[in-house]
Amino acid sequence: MRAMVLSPHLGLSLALVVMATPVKAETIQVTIDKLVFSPASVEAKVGDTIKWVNKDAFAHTATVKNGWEVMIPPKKSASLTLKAAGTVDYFCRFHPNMTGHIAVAP
Ligand SMILES: [Cu+2]
Repeated sequence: MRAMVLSPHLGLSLALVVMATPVKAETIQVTIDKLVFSPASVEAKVGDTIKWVNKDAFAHTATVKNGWEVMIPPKKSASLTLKAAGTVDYFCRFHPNMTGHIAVAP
């Protein structure tokens, strides 16, 4: 009889534990085509990975002033895992008109 009373509580506790588990890290793809990052602006979380896919026949970079730089060779892709929360504005060092933005949530 007592067990029947307790079991709904146990079920609820388990449900809360599952809901509190952090969501899995994601890979967010940004395509580079004809000197444009697309989408130019993305939202991500710490632990997510940005994957740039370069469809152009020449190299690009994703460069953050006083920060990181990722080289993306022609017709190749390159990835970076986001380590810190904040807003990131990046550009291509070869084509400074190419700009992108990442909003990184904690
Ligand atoms: Cu470029």
